[in-house]
Order: sequence, then structure tokens, then C-alpha cells
Amino acid sequence: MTAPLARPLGDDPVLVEILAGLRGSPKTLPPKLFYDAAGAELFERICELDEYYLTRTELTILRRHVGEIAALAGPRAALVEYGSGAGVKVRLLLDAMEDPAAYVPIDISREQLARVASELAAEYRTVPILPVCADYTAPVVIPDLPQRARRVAFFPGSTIGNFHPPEATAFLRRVRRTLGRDGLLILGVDRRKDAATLHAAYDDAQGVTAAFNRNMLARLNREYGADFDLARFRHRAVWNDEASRVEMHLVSTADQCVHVAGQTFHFARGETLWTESSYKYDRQRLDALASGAGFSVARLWTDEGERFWVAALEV
Ligand code: AVJ
Repeated sequence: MTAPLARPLGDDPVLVEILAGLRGSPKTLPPKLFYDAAGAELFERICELDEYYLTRTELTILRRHVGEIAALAGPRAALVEYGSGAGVKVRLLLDAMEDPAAYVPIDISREQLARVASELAAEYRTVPILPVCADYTAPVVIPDLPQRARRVAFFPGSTIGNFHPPEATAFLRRVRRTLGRDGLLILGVDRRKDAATLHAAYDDAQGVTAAFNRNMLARLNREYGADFDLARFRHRAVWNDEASRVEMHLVSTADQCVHVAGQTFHFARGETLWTESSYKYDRQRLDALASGAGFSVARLWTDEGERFWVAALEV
């Protein structure tokens, strides 16, 4: 009997990205790999942590200003959400909007997307729910939307922070093209703040963020036949003030070799695998991001601690 032929290298674009990242210097992996079913659950636990102020703060801002946001969107708007996750935030918007024409949740986490979409379809019987399972770091095809509906994009959670500035601009340009002439983007942005608060948010006392970070390696073991020894990688979060970002790394605690899809990668002791950047914005950086993508900042809402922004960007 002949051995089954392995899937040809290059056939899976995510694997291509993984191998390219592991070959780089420094070694990197893309943060979208966090969100398999286990990772999506760990992220929901992060959102409950005392140290992780982002989700809670954004929800406070949304609750307080959702009437103004819905009024800005106007009646019969079609809402497109990039990274719909657990679907908590969008309920606030759908409840406040006047007669939404459609809701398009886009998410990479297939199981969570299916579950949330069917829950929403049951709850919002008059709103067509049109889920799209996609990696929105690449161009996304949006389903047909009611012709005259204004398109409103929702990109909450400070996920824009995961993009390096040039990619953030490129992403927002694609969003702007998807929205068309009178488009509106409601964007969640984490603000620059003191290093101690930021560090704690990405290295919590309970170690949930460390588990979330290491889950990326567990996932490569599960799905790509890798053999990472999770005990030999340590979670590290660092604030890079000059670049205005928190970086998450997995630091190799030993000199070791790891195999992924039949290829060997050497890690020196102390070498880091960079898994995420979370850029933090001030007004100047936000204006530059918006204008670089052809948007302008129409409204900004913040919390009492001035930790987070919900921004309305207009074309
Ligand atoms: C979902 C990308 C906004 O960067 O804060 C949480 C992910 N990483 N803890 C963030 C995350 C570590 C989160 N985003």
C-alpha cells in the first residue's frame, strides 16, 4: 500500500503564513491564530479580569452613548461588524438603531460565529442576519445588502490595535471602499496610558493571558502537527513606548528544536516568538490613522478615566 500523500505545502494560506513567520527574525505568528474555540473562550475570560479594562470600559461608553451613535447611523442602516466575537456589543447597537436593514457579523472563529448568528436571528426576527466566516486581514466579500441602506461598519474592542500602522491604514481603506460614499465607521480604540496599567492588562495575576498566548502553540500542535512543548515557553508582555504598543511574546526557556508541518525550527534559549502587538492611540495617532485611510473623526466618546475611545469616522 502507498502512504497517503500529505497535503501539498502552499495549499493552506494560513500554514504558509505560519511557516513564513517562524522563518523570520524575530520569529512571529499572526494574532488571528489565537481564536480557535479554546482561544475564543480564553479571550472571554480575559474580558472579565480586573486588569483587562478594555472591554468593560468600551461597554460603559457604548451604553452611555448608544442613542447618539444610533442617531448618527440613521434609520434602515446595514451594520457590518468586523470581529463579532461573542455578540455582546452589537446587541446594544441593534437595540438602539431604528429599523436596521441587515446585520453582517464577520468572524474567523467559525463555531462562535454560527452560534451567535443563530441566537441573533432568533432575537431580532425582523433583521436579516448574514454571517461571514472570514479572515478580515485579507479582503472580505460582503453579501448583497439592501440597495439604499446606508452601510455602517462596527469595529469595536481595539482590535484595530493588532495591526501595525501601515496595515491598519490599508485595512481601514478596504473598509471605506466596502462602505461606499456615505459610509460610517464606529471604531473602538484603546488610548495611550501609563505603562503599569497597560502591562497588567496583558500579564494578569491569574495567568489567563499567559494561557491565551500559549494556546496558540497548543493549536499549532492540534491542527498543524507541531510539537511545541508548552512548558518551555514563557509568556511575556512588554510596553514599547516609542512604537506605542504592548507586545506579547512567548520566550523559549531552553535551546530547542520544534517541528511544524515537517519543517524544523530552532529556538535559542531566551529567543522570543512575537505573537501580538496592541497599539495604543492618542489623538494625533488616531487622526493620522483616519486621514491616511480617507476618513475623518466626526465624533469621539470616552469614559471618565479617559482610557478608551469609541470614535465615529466618516468618509
Ligand atoms: C481583542 C485584539 C483587542 O489586543 O487587547 C487580549 C486581544 N491580547 N489580551 C487586545 C488580547 C491579550 C485584544 N484584542
